[in-house]
Amino acid sequence: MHCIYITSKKRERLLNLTRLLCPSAVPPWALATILIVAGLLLLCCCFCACKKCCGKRKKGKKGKDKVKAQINMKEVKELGKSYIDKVSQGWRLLPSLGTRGSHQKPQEKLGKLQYSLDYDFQSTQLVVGILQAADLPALDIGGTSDPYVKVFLLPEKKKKYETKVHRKTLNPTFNESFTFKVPYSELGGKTLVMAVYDFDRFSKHDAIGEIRIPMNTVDLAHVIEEWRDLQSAEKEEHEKLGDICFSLRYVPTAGKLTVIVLEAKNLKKMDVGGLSDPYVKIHLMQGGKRIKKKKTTIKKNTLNPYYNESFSFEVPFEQIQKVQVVLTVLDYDKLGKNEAIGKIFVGCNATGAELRHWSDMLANPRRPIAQWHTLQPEEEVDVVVGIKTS
Ligand SMILES: *[C@@H]1O[C@H](CO)[C@@H](O)[C@H](O)[C@H]1NC(C)=O
Ligand SMILES: *[C@@H]1O[C@H](CO)[C@@H](O)[C@H](O)[C@H]1NC(C)=O
Ligand SMILES: *[C@@H]1O[C@H](CO)[C@@H](O)[C@H](O)[C@H]1NC(C)=O
Ligand SMILES: [Ca+2]
Repeated sequence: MHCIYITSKKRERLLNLTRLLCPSAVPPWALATILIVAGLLLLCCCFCACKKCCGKRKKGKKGKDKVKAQINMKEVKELGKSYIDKVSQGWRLLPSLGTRGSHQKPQEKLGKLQYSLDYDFQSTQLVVGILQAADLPALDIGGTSDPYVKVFLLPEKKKKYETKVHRKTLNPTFNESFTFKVPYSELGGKTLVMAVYDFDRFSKHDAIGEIRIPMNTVDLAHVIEEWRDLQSAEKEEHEKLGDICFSLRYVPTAGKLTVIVLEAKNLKKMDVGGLSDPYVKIHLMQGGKRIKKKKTTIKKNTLNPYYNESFSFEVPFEQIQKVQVVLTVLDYDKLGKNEAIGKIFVGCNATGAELRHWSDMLANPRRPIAQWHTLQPEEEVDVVVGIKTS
């Protein structure tokens, strides 16, 4: 690609030159001379370019592979580009996840949800029943959705329940209940969120709508069972988990993928009363399976760690479109289990900034491409990448 670029540019320059030198008044012999010289120059350039190309080709394992690689690369690049062009507008407008559906049709009805609330003062347990939904909007081609409901109590977001996914229906009956243990004195400060999502196998799940109930507005003396209209989830903000910067480099001929974890910033505090001790795990994945695992050193007591650590993976060119690289920032904990702060994955199945990074890497073989990414909640990335969470 590089070679072609040079020749066409030179040819253009030559053409301009001839145009400059060849106004209509020039005698025929001068024109002929110029044309011959130009032709010779062009030939010379072509020869040089070819030599360059061939030289490079010899370095690769097989000339054929290289040619194939270029073609595929172009395809991947174009695919990536077209995809980004399609979604990037939406992404720029709505940096938070899964709000595409609700944004496009702000006036449209989002359907309604029937739920129940039952607080047991003895055991201090709040039981949330997700009963059914009706008149949900269709987000999938074919006029259906695959709805499920996430249930959690803000400000805590860690304990998040999910109902089963109900396939191809706009009026699902969930009939599931979830229990939160919360002392009554703390309940008033919490907000119950019931968010309806549309499941998608290969992309981020779209938020259909949600219901938020500040618990201090609810009379818990008796069991509540009611329908409520779903509201747009647009305002749902992602809890800030932090950002990570890494570079990607791919050498198709050697089948080598190099990830350099550079740094992270504004990481979420995981330790009460202290900073975090962050390190980064890198998984090479294919078809939902972890193929390779590497990790950086641990940086103590910081929310803005600097790593500059390099990791290489063997990925033959035939595989590059099938793999994903998952980076997880974790907080090292001497006592408990190391907790994930946030995650990100790149690959052909990624979206937005992550897909762009991946296609930039493919479009620039042998060159490291660095980019910042915003960390996402572990559960959300796991669902998309196909990792089973316990
Ligand atoms: C919901 O579940 C309860 C018990 O789990 C059952 O008795 C009831 O019939 C179910 N309702 C529907 C509509 O499926
Ligand atoms: C990536 O997405 C394509 C289509 O969206 C799908 O066919 C393929 O299986 C996906 N790959 C992985 C590894 O999930
Ligand atoms: C990062 O590491 C590389 C190689 O280990 C080194 O050459 C480079 O100077 C380092 N960069 C910084 C900014 O420390
Ligand atoms: Ca779907």
